[in-house]
Amino acid sequence: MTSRQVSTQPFDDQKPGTSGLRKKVTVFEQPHYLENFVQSIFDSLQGFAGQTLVVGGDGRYHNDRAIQTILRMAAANGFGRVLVGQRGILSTPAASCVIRKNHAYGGIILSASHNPGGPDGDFGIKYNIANGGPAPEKITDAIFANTTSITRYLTLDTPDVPLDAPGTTKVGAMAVEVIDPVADYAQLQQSLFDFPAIRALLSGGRFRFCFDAMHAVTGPYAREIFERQLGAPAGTVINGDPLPDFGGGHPDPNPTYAEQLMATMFADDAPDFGAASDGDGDRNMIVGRHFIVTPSDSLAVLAANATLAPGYAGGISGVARSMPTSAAADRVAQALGIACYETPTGWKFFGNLLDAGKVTLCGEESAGTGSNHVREKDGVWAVLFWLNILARRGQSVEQIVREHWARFGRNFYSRHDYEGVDSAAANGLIADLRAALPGLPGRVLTTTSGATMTIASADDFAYTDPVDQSVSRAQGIRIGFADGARIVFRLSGTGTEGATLRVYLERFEADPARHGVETQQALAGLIEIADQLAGIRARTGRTQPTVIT
Ligand code: G16
Repeated sequence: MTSRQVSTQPFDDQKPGTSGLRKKVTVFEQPHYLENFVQSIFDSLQGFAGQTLVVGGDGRYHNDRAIQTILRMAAANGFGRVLVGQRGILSTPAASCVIRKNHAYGGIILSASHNPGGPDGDFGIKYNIANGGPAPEKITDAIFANTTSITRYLTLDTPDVPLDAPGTTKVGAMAVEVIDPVADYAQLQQSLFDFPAIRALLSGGRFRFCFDAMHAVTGPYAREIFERQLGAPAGTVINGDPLPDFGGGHPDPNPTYAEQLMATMFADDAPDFGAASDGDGDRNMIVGRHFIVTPSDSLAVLAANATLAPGYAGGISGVARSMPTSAAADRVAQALGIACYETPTGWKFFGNLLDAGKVTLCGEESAGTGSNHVREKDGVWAVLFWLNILARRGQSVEQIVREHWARFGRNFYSRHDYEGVDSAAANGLIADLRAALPGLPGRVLTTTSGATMTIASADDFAYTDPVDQSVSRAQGIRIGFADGARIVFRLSGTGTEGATLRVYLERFEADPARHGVETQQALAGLIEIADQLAGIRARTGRTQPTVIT
């Protein structure tokens, strides 16, 4: 069957953000919109004729239609085989696992991650390379360049491919293999963690665990691994049926949006351990009984306890964290005598470090943790890692974290998000801060309580990749204070409406006697100073952040 060439014209809004192209479903439903982006991906690649592509998504609204379009286009462009998850489902880390295990040329993942779904919600698409990780900037830049000059795309006139059951179908000359979305992924996790110890913990009847899949993609993964393979009682997984609109919820595992889990974990009869994952299964939230673990602390605790898990028993080579993530992991790396890397926000920046063996664990303040087992962050993996540590240490989540702080000190940390802010106001705020940077060091600021803080450093973060020397600039405004505290300002690259201003606040406290202070109280002075420096209230018209994590 010969491919059909369809004439098209460029759209002017197809620049990938922090993680691929994310837009409203209604934007993706425009004629040729998805096709243009997919053809632009293929046109940025070489040598894929006859090769294998992996395709899957988080099951959100429009996933099914988009997959059929991509299958036809992959066949028309000359791929030899596509592996697609049953019913079009693959969590983002499972897609990474399948790409690696099958030595695929690459993969296309359909997700807008933690953003809401449904006909009025968000949709997204990103391309992952052969190492299983998100395409680096040189590829996303090439894709974007193609979107600005595209004149045609290639497709086939073929019926929809049945995706409901495993099996193989031909689309033109290309084979489409429908695979079990969970099997390879679950097998990989078994090779990393002490399943017998976790099984004893979960099935022993004393330890209680609640996993909130938020009606998103991890439901089938969590039920298979936690309930069937590890013996947790039925019902341990809540909201476990994936729904195209996530049940109307916002599948972002943080204290604001994971309401049901928070209510459970802060009730009088709360379970011992709670966790949640997001729309596409790469983020995680870790909660003890009446105790939230920040993502930055979670990375540090995993690094400090890594050798308790069989997959990491030989030790870890290094740790990487995104720049806005707290320095808690740096303290562990220093104590272990291993390297710690600071990268821009975006999992794609960890790929080279992982491939080169420079780091084993990576993490981000945005609820992402992962390792060299795949090239994406991995929600269920992080939960299994915590279960492994809990099983081996026999302590509560709170005890483990408090002991960690006592040993390494505590990095008080919080992120304040102002969502859906007027784009011009947000861009103006960042531009003015950037312009003011040279004059900031040495400036003394005073809080209403009379405390003073002196700015020691101020810059716009730039990163040189230590493996391929590529340079990424303008990655966030960093203001460092004389006492080691820090404020970072940046705009989100994943939102679809207006702008989201993120303000990251961090202060180190060595004295265990002061580790019990409530986080927002411990950061109150910095919060005031952030507003003094950036005029957040005046410029955005907001008196409160939308979300505090
Ligand atoms: C993506 C990226 C992460 C990033 C997060 C937030 O995660 O993969 O690296 O930290 O977005 O980015 P931003 O601050 O620009 O909104 P996900 O889970 O949305 O794919």
